[in-house]
Amino acid sequence: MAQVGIIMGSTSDWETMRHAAETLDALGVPHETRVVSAHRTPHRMVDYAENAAGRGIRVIVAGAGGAAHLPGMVAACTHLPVLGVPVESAALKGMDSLLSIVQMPGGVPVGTLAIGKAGAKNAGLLAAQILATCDALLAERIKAWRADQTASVPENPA
Ligand code: RP5
Repeated sequence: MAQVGIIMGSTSDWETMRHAAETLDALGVPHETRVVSAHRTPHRMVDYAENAAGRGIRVIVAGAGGAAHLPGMVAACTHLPVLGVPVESAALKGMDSLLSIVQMPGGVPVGTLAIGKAGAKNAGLLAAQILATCDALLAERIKAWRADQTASVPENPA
């Protein structure tokens, strides 16, 4: 059963959001992926947010670009932690996405990550780290993943 829900505003966001999914795959965290648009499929968005916890989802990773209202609107409709990924937009390079996601009003938090691939990857990692607070085996897998990352960094640039 999926523990993390990865949602995004458009299929065009998948190239970015797949990095969240791949990170969760590497850590053995069950997850699901859905296209859920705040603007084009608002009822699907509310339905997803209201029913995620009841289906066993424990963290939601939401990515969107431009007028990126999806993470905040989902956060407004669920008590689950929501991690927001600003997808890089063509016109404004994702600054619009970032500012749309990060400036939430007090009382409705969205944990906002970096723009683009790094943000998606870190959202996957952070979701796993949240789950690992009550999953000792997952915590060990995250430590091993970190050790591999450290070992992969060469001391010399060439
Ligand atoms: C947003 O509009 C999506 O999250 C996407 O980043 C952006 C562009 O969507 P498409 O026009 O490519 O479907 O809602």
